[in-house]
Order: sequence, then structure tokens, then C-alpha cells
Amino acid sequence: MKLNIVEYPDKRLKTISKEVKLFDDKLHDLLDSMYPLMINTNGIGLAAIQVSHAVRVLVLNIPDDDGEQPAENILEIINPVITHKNGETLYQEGCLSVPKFYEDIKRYETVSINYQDRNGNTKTLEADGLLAIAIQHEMDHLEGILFIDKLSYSRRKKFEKEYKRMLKERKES
Ligand code: Y12
Ligand code: CO
Repeated sequence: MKLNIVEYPDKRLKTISKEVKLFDDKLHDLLDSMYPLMINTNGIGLAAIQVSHAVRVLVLNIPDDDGEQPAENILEIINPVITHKNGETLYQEGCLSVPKFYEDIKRYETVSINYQDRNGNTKTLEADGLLAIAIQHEMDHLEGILFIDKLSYSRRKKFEKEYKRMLKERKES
């Protein structure tokens, strides 16, 4: 399946994604296509709405201690629900849909989720560190929320100005 990353300010990123009910070949094809796109664009997380599919699907691959992202470490997360959350942490986040921008965002330090795998089996996961941050970032995409939506008014204004300039420069080059 040919996929392209949707970039801010595309309104599709504001869509609330729908629950997956069918764990069929179409879902598997989407997952199989999202993973190489994420890796080839240096991503560690990607939500289906970022490739124009409004379904509650995420792929994650947190780099290991050597910075590698082997395919066996991939996490395919469908219909996730946070069951526990704790603590607070700050991390400079980036997003494939908001190229070239990184901002400090406050998140829960640890989260537990229930989710389904590609075959519809129910799983649980307790996450901390970068994985916990990535899960929260990607789950926000399912609600149509971007990390830049969490910025203060003044930081958001600054971002909009810089982003507009970046888009103009990109168009001219
Ligand atoms: C911590 C913080 C954020 C997340 C969400 C997942 N974010 C990403 O995977 C971000 C990837 C990203 C990749 C970039 O590299 C390229 O596009 C080649 C990038 O660089 C530029 O835009 C130039 C920015 C972000 C999880 C955990
Ligand atoms: Co993102």
C-alpha cells in the first residue's frame, strides 16, 4: 500500500480516529506499509491518521541502546486504552507530521495500556521512559491532537511564525 505522511497544517490530522473492528488483510496491509515508512523517515512512532487512515492504529519502534530499530522490536498497537498513569516527565518531542520542530512537552512518566494486536488478541503493556512518551504522543493523534496543541499561547504563536517561514523556504527551494 502506498502511503504518504500528512503534514501540519493539514486538517486531516484533527480527525478522531475510529475503533478497528475487523482484523483483516486490509489492516495487515496498512500495518505492513506503515512500518517501513516510519523507519525510512527516521521515525520512532506513527499513527494511522498521519498516513490518512482514520483508524485507531499505531506503530512504534523505540531505538535500543545501540540506536538500532530492529524489526522484531516493532510494536503494533490497535485500539489502545490507558488504564494507569503516574508521575510527570518532560521530553523534547518531534513528529513526522510537523517536520523540523521539537518542543518540550509534559507527559505522564509511566502508563499502562490495554490494546489489541493485529489479530485482535487483547494485550497489556506497562511502559516507562521513551516508550511511555511515544505511546502518549501517538495516542493523542487518535484524538486529533498534535504535540504543538499542548504549547502555551506564546510558544504556539512563535511556532506558527517559524513553521510558516519553513514552509515558504521549502516551497522556494
Ligand atoms: C518521543 C517524542 C516523540 C515521539 C513521537 C514519534 N516521533 C517521531 O517519530 C519523530 C520523528 C522525526 C523524524 C525526523 O527525521 C526526518 O524527518 C528524516 C525529523 O526531522 C525533521 O523533520 C528534519 C523530525 C521528527 C516519540 C517519542
Ligand atoms: Co506525531
